[in-house]
Amino acid sequence: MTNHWVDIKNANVIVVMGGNAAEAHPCGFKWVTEAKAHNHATLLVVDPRFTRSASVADYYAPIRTGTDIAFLGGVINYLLSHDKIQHEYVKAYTNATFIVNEGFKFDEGLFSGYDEPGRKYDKSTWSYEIGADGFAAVDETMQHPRCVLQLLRQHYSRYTPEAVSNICGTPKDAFLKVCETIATTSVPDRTLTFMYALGWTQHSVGSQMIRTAAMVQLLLGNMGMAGGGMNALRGHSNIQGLTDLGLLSDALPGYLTLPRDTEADYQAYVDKRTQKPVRPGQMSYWQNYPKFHVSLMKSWYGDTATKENNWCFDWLPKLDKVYDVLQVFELMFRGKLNGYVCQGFNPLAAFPNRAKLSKAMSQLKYLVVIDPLATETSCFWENHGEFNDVDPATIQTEVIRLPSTCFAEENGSLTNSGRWLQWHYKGAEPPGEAKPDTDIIAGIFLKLRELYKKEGGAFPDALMNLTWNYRIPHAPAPDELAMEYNGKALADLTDPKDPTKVVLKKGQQLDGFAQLKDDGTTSSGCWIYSGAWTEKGNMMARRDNSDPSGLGNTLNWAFAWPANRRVLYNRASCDPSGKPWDPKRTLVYWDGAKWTGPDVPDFKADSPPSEGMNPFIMQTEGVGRLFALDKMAEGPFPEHYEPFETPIDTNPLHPKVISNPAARVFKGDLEAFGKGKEYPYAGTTYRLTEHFHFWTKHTKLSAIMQPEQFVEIGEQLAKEKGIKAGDRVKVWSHRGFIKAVAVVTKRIRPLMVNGQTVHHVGIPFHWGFKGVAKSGYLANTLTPFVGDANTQTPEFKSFLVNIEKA
Ligand SMILES: Nc1nc2c(c(=O)[nH]1)N[C@H]1C(S)=C(S)[C@@H](COP(=O)(O)OP(=O)(O)OC[C@H]3O[C@@H](n4cnc5c(=O)[nH]c(N)nc54)[C@H](O)[C@@H]3O)O[C@H]1N2
Ligand SMILES: Nc1nc2c(c(=O)[nH]1)N[C@H]1C(S)=C(S)[C@@H](COP(=O)(O)OP(=O)(O)OC[C@H]3O[C@@H](n4cnc5c(=O)[nH]c(N)nc54)[C@H](O)[C@@H]3O)O[C@H]1N2
Ligand SMILES: [Mo]
Repeated sequence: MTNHWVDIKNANVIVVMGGNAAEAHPCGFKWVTEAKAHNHATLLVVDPRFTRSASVADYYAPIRTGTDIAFLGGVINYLLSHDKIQHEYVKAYTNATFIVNEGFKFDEGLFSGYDEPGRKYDKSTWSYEIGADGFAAVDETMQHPRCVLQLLRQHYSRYTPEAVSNICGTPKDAFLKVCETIATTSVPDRTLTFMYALGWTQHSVGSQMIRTAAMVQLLLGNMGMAGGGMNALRGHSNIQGLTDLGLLSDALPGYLTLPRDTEADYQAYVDKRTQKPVRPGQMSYWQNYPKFHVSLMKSWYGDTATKENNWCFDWLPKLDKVYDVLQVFELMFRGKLNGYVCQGFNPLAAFPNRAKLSKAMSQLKYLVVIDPLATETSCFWENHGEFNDVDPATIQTEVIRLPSTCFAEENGSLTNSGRWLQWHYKGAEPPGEAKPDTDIIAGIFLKLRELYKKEGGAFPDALMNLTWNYRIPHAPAPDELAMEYNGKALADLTDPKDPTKVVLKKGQQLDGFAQLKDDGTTSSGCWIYSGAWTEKGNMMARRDNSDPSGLGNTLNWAFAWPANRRVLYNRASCDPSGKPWDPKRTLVYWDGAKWTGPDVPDFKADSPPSEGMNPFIMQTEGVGRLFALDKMAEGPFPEHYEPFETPIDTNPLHPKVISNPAARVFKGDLEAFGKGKEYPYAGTTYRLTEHFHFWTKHTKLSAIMQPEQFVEIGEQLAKEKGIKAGDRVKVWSHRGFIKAVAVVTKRIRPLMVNGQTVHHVGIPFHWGFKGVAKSGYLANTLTPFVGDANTQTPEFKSFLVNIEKA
């Protein structure tokens, strides 16, 4: 979230789109209720299904799954053509004024630079025109035909209400009603928040759906504002922590990035990430990359990391490609992987195309599962009749199960969607032989090191030299790890303004990332977490909820990264002169000498407004990007592409380019996509409040509350197919079938799309063949093995199925 949970109460309009917060985030949803009760907020819900969020909404609009870019592109068109943008904000704080490279083109669904055989773009024209002064060229009048505002206008002029309704199946009047309500927040003293989750992320164009909404927010002047922002409602209690700490294959902690195989040179690696400002007077905060990176390497390798050896840069893996989960299972499927360590992850249940996953795991030599429960993945080799129809005799994989504790059985911190790191305490002793994950991983590490020492190996350095100074080496404690992330001084640190004054003694905890250095005198395991455990103690354990501003920015409650800041980009809540756009929503302001206010300024605190530095300091141009440059795989403006399995078998905007031309599709999977003729219905998978993924079927109460696997269909489809409520039905896709009980409902209605009726089949995904609940089929038997072009998140929300009475 750019903002945070409590801040939702400050919104005037709340759009729940691409998520179902009332069911998947019932505790956080209380802030929607607060906004409605105390702020007269309007709640809009846009979802293929009439959900429990929709049931308390002021207005609900249906949408065909996978078409939100068309919808939101239509909103952009509406805002521009009805002059409902916040002009001053757009001009000052977005790249609307910037002039784009002459070579940039968009035609018939493709941007300039497309390489068809490679399914990727040469993005060199997706750039700014550079002026004679060496900076990006701008036109303050925004009349230049190649300025971003004009290109934006042109790009989305195709997204008329008629076109939107034709693609999305949303009735035109419903779409316009949503546009009108959203447009009311283009004034400085009204804000809108988007609350989204998987209804946007789990598509082959998921990242671009989110981008389109972010662009709407920039046009409305809602970024950086209390009650505004882009608010990703994250899933597991600590999944925000997972990405923060870099647990993705191509990431390092704190959103630093691993080098690619073309980046063997340390200086080139650092220079590429240390980009200079492209406008005069800007900041470009990533200029500090070397400080973060060197401090990380010092944290890992201590005295071994020196300037002379480039801080052990050579020991970092250099990736030839991104090893996301789809990629790893693809390699496994092709017999190119011997072993797989699976920690707190149940891929057989959670990842797409179950038949492919099962075949992939059958070819492993060994599979290690670290989990408190006996999961489907750890038992993929067991025969469970119709629910897991495999022959164990044909599977050679050795499966090793290491029982772990779960979060309630240990101390530690969880980072919530609002970026708050909150410390928690052990609630129970772990059962049996269960051990904390840290102990298990430490044990494996120490054993490997011992083996390397005894037997040698191909590349021991990275492992042998890792710092490992924990009190109990085989059981690092949560407080030790947290202090390591925060970082410490490795030499006495002096005040930059007065070198005779020592601010931190060697060995002391850092106050925050502003103290990090690139000369080896500081360490920090995750720069954005710096400030969470200082010399004052554990900031994450703070529980003072006093709220002087009334906006919910409780600065003494826990710790929010970065720097305890509660609302990102909060400089944008003020006009260029430093005065809040809306005095009721004051987060920061310029007091004549410095930036101050009830939040921590997301800005250089002593930079006067007259210097003209802009609020989006992580960007080289300091402004929000309506035109994304080369940051996205499929284009600088989001464009509507159909899901890889689409019930209309065409793209009404450009029939030649139907689905995301830059999405990665593996060999053989293109043929594994179904066509509308054979599989006419739009399938989509989702959660129920009563279950949490695949674990709660191990507990009796959840199993009682939702006792049996079901699918949901609308009344008209039920009638056409002769299916009655309670019948058993078979649902199948190009990859397999499941059987379940039919729930016939008014909550899913047929939509008119491109001249044909489209029905949705709703598939909750919680069932499987382990646990105490009644066995069911894994919903991911049905889903396609393709993901978002930027994040590779699988397209779980849009695929094709057929259905009949079983
Ligand atoms: N009780 C419970 N809570 C949970 C979880 C759980 O398993 N159980 N899981 C947690 C996790 S890990 C996560 S990531 C979150 C997920 O939170 P959510 O994303 O809110 O959950 P889902 O139910 O998967 O999907 C949300 C909605 O997206 C809609 N949808 C599908 N396709 C589209 C589309 O193309 N456009 C739009 N606008 N909407 C679409 C679906 O109809 C559904 O109502 O929930 C978390 N909370
Ligand atoms: N079709 C379809 N598929 C989906 C989705 C969808 O919407 N539709 N949603 C996707 C999403 S957003 C998610 S997050 C995934 C969820 O997929 P997973 O993350 O694989 O599922 P979970 O069951 O939440 O968690 C995996 C395991 O973690 C274990 N666990 C719990 N605590 C601990 C711990 O402290 N240590 C260890 N080692 N293990 C622990 C649990 O027992 C569980 O078996 O599913 C994805 N798959
Ligand atoms: Mo998730």
